[in-house]
Amino acid sequence: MEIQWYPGQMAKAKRLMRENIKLVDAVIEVLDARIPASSRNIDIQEILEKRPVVAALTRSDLADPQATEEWLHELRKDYVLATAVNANSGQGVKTLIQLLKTIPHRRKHAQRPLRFMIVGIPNVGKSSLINRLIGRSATMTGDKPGITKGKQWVRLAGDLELLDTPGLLWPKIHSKRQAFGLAAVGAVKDEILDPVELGIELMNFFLTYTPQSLIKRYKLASTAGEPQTLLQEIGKRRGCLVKGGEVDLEAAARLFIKDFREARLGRITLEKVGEMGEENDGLHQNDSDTDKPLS
Ligand SMILES: Nc1nc2c(ncn2[C@@H]2O[C@H](COP(=O)(O)OP(=O)(O)OP(=O)(O)O)[C@@H](O)[C@H]2O)c(=O)[nH]1
Ligand SMILES: [Mg+2]
Repeated sequence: MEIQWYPGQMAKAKRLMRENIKLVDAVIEVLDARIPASSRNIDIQEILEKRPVVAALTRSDLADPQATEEWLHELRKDYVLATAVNANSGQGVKTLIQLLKTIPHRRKHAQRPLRFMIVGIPNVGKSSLINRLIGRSATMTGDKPGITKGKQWVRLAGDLELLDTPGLLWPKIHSKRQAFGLAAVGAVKDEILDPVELGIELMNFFLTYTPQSLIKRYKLASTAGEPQTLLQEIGKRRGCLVKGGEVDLEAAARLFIKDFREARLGRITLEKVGEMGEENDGLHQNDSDTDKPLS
């Protein structure tokens, strides 16, 4: 799976993050619970390591709960705190707030509230989490004179403040597997993806790890056969047909991907702790300031 990024945008996001990190006591890095490893951006660690980083796993309602527990345990080795949330329903957000309150102030005896910023890859749930953290009790605190111009802070419960604009991390893609994970959860614009290619990769994942989910969801007699043949079969059963009664493979792939994203095939985590080594199988990016897509 090939994914194109715009390194100019990546460089800009990094600049902003470098600027904003000076203003906060800690950072909340939002990760997708279905791809906790791939949704990290290890290339901004040199920026983030200037402050304590809290991992917040969104979409935990769509991920395998057991795998989420294992990931939280693993992430606590690297992050000061790690917790899972559902940024749609707000489940887990109270716990997150309790945890945030335990982070020490950068300056001892500071009078001001503890300040945080949220960072994360596209579509991971940053805005939803901000809204959930704000809840009903929040008030916009507006510009703080003498701190920075133009920065908006939102006051949260428990004397915490959040920078209201999240930092967008462009995921740096190190392996085909990571590209697959990011594409599968929807962190990559669907317009630049080939749905059939993604559908086949996703089918391979299901065939390897959880073929029963396919049988149950699509009432298949078996999962024998090539991934493409299974997609065809799903298309046939679901009425993804073109004129003449042939299966529309692209429509079948889209349906399958959508079913996965909405957890209709069950709560599934794509990455297992310990399986995600330092892979680098030849996908390269550069960080130059040009705004041309990589080819
Ligand atoms: N099921 C579920 N859906 C979530 C969760 N968090 C976010 N979403 C959904 O994911 C989609 C993207 O959420 P946003 O909050 O807009 O994500 P974002 O990181 O702000 O996205 P960008 O600003 O585009 O980078 C929305 O449809 C949300 O409803 C979650 O914990 N569970
Ligand atoms: Mg957003």
